Amino acid sequence: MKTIAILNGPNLDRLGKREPEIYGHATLADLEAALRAEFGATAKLEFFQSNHEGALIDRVAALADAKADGVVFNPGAFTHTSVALRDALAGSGLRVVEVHISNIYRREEFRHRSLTAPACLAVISGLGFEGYHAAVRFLLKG
Ligand code: CA2
Repeated sequence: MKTIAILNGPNLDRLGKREPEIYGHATLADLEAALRAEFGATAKLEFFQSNHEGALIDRVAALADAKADGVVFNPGAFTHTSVALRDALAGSGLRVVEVHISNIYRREEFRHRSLTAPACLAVISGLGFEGYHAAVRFLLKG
């Protein structure tokens, strides 16, 4: 059975609790339940969220060592700032799909640039939680 990791970065633990007009009403636990409902029988799903850049970097390294079959990664605001996360992804050999709940290109200018995207296979932005489902589906095909 393939192992797919779902990583979420800073503040995504607050989903459903603030800014529902941008991120919706569902929580991270709702996302996990929905992904397990769709893919739980066909893949081993591993969920991880952290507000700390170093913890996310360590997780990427651990997934690389474990040779995970795919990673769905929403780096949150680190998307726009973190050379360190980009380096971690780029050197990892992992198949990574970057996912954003909102369409980052319809938002503030500073969100238009992703430092992490060049180290990923693909980017999905603006499909809400459906983006995570599409990313897992894609990674399981590869
Ligand atoms: O659209 C996305 O998924 C983002 O990665 C979300 C990040 C943002 O910095 C990126 O530009 C785009 C922010 C996550 C904050 O999530 C919250 C959720 C609920 C309430 C407040 C923040």
